[in-house]
Amino acid sequence: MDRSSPGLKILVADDSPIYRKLVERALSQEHALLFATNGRQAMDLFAEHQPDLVITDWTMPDLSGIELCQRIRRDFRQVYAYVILLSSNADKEEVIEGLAAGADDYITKPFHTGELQARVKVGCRIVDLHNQVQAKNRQLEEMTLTDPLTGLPNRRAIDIWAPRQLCAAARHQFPIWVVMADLDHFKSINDTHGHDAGDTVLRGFAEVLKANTRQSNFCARLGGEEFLLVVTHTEKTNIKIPVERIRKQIEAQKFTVAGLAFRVTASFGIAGFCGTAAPDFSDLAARADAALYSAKHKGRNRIEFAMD
Ligand code: GH3
Ligand code: MG
Ligand code: MG
Repeated sequence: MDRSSPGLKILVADDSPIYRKLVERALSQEHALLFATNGRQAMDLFAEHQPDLVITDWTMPDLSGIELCQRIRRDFRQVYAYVILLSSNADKEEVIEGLAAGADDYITKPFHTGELQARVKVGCRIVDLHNQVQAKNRQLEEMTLTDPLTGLPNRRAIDIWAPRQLCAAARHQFPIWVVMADLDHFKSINDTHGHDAGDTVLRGFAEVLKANTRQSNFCARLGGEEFLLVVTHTEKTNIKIPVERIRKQIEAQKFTVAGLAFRVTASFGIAGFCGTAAPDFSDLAARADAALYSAKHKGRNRIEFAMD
């Protein structure tokens, strides 16, 4: 299949070599074509290549075009393809049956080349529109899970990700740690250097967190100047290492706003779980929060573990 062509990826299913040739002649200039000689092969090619558009014959030796339509609609709900039924039967009842089975259009054989090309163009417009809507939806979905200031996942994202990870930890019995982090005396940074300086510090802290979070772990901004880190597959003797690294890096970072240099520190509370009966994520987070409170109480810029 030639993917350098600018048009659509089209799957053509027809057991007649003559009709495959006729469709090829009509469309191969503008589109990349895949050919199936029966319904089963069409399903396999569909699964492998996820074409934008399908042109299918009605009668084929194994699956009919109708069954092909139904299976595409049933088994591939997440991907949209525009389906054109190409049939020698012009009977109105069959047209209705074809459209009801999930086809978007119906053309009778023998077809007019210009008409097939024009109807494929209609398909192009629909596929294009569909792709735009899908891209927008993905963007919106991502926005609802992202904190706009820091670009980190937000509380909503944690509420989706963390309970799943906690279930996995219980099922596969790997340790999971929740680290709550909170900037120290952050209010006074806002008061002294202004709200924009506060925002710069929040972004700076987010960068430090991100840089110290492995792909399989997770960091997020809970809100305000509170952040959360979830670390898995690490024993208690080792969990302090990355958190201590984060603590030191933020302590060492120099922020400069309007010629004035200042530094910030953060406090951390850690709670973990390893076993078979997972607690609610909110319970684990509450324990980490209590440990954080204790870190604040003991003088800030430090790490405390939750009571067992
Ligand atoms: P502690 O060491 O006990 O944590 O003291 P703190 O001053 O850091 O804590 P406190 O909760 O009293 O103050 C948090 C401040 O964070 C108050 C609020 O104005 C500020 N804040 C919350 N969200 C934002 C934000 O998005 N940007 C900025 N610049 N400030 C924020
Ligand atoms: Mg604070
Ligand atoms: Mg606070």
